Amino acid sequence: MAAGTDATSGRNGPDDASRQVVGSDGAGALVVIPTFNERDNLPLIVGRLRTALPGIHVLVVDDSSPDGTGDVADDLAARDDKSRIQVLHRVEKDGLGRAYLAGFAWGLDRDYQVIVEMDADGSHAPEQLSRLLDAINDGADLVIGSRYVPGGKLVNWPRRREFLSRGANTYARLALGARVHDITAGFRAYRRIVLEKIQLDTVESAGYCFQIDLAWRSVRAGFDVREVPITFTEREVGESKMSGGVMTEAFTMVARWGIQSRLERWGVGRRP
Ligand SMILES: Nc1nc2c(ncn2[C@@H]2O[C@H](COP(=O)(O)OP(=O)(O)O)[C@@H](O)[C@H]2O)c(=O)[nH]1
Ligand SMILES: [Mg+2]
Repeated sequence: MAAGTDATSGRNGPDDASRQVVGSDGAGALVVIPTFNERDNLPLIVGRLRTALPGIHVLVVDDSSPDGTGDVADDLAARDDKSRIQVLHRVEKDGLGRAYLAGFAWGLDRDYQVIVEMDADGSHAPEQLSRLLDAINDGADLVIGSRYVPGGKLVNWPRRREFLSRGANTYARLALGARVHDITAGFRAYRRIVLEKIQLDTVESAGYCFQIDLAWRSVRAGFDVREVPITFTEREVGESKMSGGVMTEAFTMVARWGIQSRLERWGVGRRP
């Protein structure tokens, strides 16, 4: 059963009766934006977000970017009269996964009902975030902005990246048996109940593997995981921080999870 459709879904207070978790202006949701050397991109993405969803809150998680992104973020926060922009400064570059975990913990400590993952480099269009939030309001627990469902698009992505990404997704789908077409995608909306239940304290994976890990945990926990089509546009400014190591990690971890889950289904072994 979809866990997001009952009263345990993290909805509190007088709105319990309605399905609406996030307001049409984004109120009630927190967008976590991890940054490392994104000083030129950050103001653009935050500005677009503000215009698209004026009620949404933003948490920038910066790993002491040498290019001064942290200062740019502080400046954006200071100039927002309604405290809708906050910044978490971390002392060193510690990977995307750990930046997100820190951001999730920050959001869960507060009253946000939905927490969103979004890149700073413009690959994820703030104008399409309402598609994800609409699906949450429709009852989904985790919504993945997907490049590989009908209507999903890739713009200016190098052939090599597309090949790797499609390959990783096919591999993960076969190995895990999960019916998710874009399990490595990083444009997502989680109901808080999902992040509370999937034991984030045991997550060690990084990079793409982090995204697969969280989606797979959500599927296994019985949550309603949906995909909505998005257009993914390659960054125009700055450089990608993804390295070959994350692919190797993803390959081994996914194989391990796939074997584990099959053994469990056959009644051998135990759940991790
Ligand atoms: N805080 C933090 N953010 C990171 C780190 N690595 C990448 N990012 C951010 O994560 C997002 C996606 O990274 P990117 O390099 O564009 O990956 P790609 O889109 O797969 O090439 C961007 O907003 C980056 O600035 C990191 O170690 N720490
Ligand atoms: Mg990128």
